[in-house]
Amino acid sequence: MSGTWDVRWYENRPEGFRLGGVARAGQSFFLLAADFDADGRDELAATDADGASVWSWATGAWTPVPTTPASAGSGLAAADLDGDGLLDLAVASSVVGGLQVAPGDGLGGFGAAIAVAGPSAATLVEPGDLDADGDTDLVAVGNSAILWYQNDGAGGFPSVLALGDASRTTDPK
Ligand SMILES: [Ca+2]
Ligand SMILES: [Ca+2]
Ligand SMILES: [Ca+2]
Repeated sequence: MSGTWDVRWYENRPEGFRLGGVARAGQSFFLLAADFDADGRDELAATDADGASVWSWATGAWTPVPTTPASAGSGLAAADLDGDGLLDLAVASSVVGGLQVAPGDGLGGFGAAIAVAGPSAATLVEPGDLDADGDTDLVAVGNSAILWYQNDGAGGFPSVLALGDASRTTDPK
């Protein structure tokens, strides 16, 4: 049996949603859809529930996203963080490393993820321009606080601010 944690896609049809297929069978934990190669059709990114590896689906196959270590993914967010016009992938890890950013190559692939200095664990991450300076910052749920990673405009995050108690928070949205 394939279990209940498959990645399935549902086609939006005039008569309603219809199961299009199982895009990924197995223990997936977090999923997002974004147009990483800007062709008008969304790609997928997912994290494993067991190994917490991060995978992207762009060309009909799942490809590992190079995080360090390889098993380091809880939550994901897609945004252009380094300002080159291509969507990047932010990876939050509740196990090791806190936050990492894998730069998108505009073709659906990602370069080696870069560790962002800050608290060592984060579960969920969400992009947003919190200071309205035109670049996309990151907000993550850390162990004990909501964390604001302020973008320096080039994809660096030199300052991390704790925004408050996150002990009762499960989603930054
Ligand atoms: Ca696409
Ligand atoms: Ca980018
Ligand atoms: Ca900003």
